[in-house]
Amino acid sequence: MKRLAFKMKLNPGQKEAYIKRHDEIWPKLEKLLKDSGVSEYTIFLDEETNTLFAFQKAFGDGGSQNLADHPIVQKWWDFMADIMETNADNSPVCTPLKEVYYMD
Ligand code: RM4
Repeated sequence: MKRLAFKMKLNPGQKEAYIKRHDEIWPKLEKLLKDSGVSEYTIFLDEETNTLFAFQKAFGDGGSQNLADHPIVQKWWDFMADIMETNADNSPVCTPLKEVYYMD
């Protein structure tokens, strides 16, 4: 099990929409994430910069951002693309972050 963190970007003024959509996250997507070994998946928002900071635990080469081959993930990314900074395929622009400190 490894710890992953990455940042994404929310479009200005979309905090409420982002929270509402995640409050109503699709059960099939959540099941895929869990079945793929993702846990403790937490996303924070820096309201000053609209930067989304994501943390999660994952097995092996897993992780929520490595599931692009699953149609439900692509459908979710298409759904979210109107409120986030995305790549041409609607995947969120995602910057991996380096772990610099950990205390269990
Ligand atoms: C985020 C982003 C991520 C996804 C989570 C559930 O807004 O789309 O890729 O894993 O939602």
